[in-house]
Amino acid sequence: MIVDLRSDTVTRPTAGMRAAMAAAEVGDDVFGEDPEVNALEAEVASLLGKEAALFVPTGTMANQIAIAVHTRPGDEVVCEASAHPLHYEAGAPAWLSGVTLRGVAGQAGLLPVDGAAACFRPDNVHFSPVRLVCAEDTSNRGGGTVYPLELLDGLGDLARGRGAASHLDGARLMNAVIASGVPAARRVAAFDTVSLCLSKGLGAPVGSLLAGPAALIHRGRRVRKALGGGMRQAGVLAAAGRYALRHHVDRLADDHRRAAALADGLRALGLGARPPATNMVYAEVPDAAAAVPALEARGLRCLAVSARELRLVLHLDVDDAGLMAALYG
Ligand code: TLP
Repeated sequence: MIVDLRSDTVTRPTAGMRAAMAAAEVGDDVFGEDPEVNALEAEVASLLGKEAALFVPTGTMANQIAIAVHTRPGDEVVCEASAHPLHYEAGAPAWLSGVTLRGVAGQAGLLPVDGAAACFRPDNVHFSPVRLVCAEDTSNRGGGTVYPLELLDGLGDLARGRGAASHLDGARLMNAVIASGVPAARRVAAFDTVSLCLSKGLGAPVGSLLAGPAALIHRGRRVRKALGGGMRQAGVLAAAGRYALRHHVDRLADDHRRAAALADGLRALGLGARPPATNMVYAEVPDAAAAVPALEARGLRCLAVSARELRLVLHLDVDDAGLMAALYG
């Protein structure tokens, strides 16, 4: 038995979720006629306290649409140095929006206000203007870390004060909500746009949303079409997302508890696992490429995310019994 901890993206839909998908009433979403998609968009806009939301296939597309609607070619986007659009989105900001991403090193993946502020330079022909500040809550490469609320507010205030926009990559926002006890709409209040993934810890097979002001989301809908993201009878997918939001949010606390147990177990095996903030465990090892097959032989499948670092992520398809069996045999 292998416990697959490479990512919280590996989950398969539960029986209840499949039943909701099978029962979904659908229509053509490019005509705006899919009732499940329309309901999901309204529910997520309300959850995040924004005027409107747009259903898209992936978190990457949600981030890229946000960057596209907030910027023009030649602009600069400030983010933390380990941010997803900088590391894992195939160079899309340069490719699709013609912008430069400036990565600012922060603690545990959290973008510091002073570091972000230092990126704003005088109006001078040499400098590309900063038009967008991005944060990631929780921070993936930072260790699944949760932003302090005052830091989120500070970054949104900074952007607004300098005439720039702000976007929150909330791929795992609900993990931050459960870990902090702060409601989603409050956490993202200072940001213009927010993305939320249904296909990570929430356990849906596909789908993310981009939420924000109605006018921006309207423009985002055209960008989604241009990127090939108009999905027609997408209600079968939206139904999975609506089910996930109803049934799989509170249980994220189980993933966080199991992540802490996993970190303890890895330390008992002699691996330098950091205490996790949410559902991700990062472990330092002398040789990550060699550690992956060694852990797989015990029944734990993980990812090497650098030469000396492993990532293990808890999710819906991992229970206590499976995890304990892999750790302690
Ligand atoms: N992250 C994936 C990989 O791309 C690394 C993972 O396994 O963690 N924002 C954040 C913070 C993410 O972690 C991810 C996915 C995305 C955006 C992109 O989501 P998708 O995969 O739906 O494009």
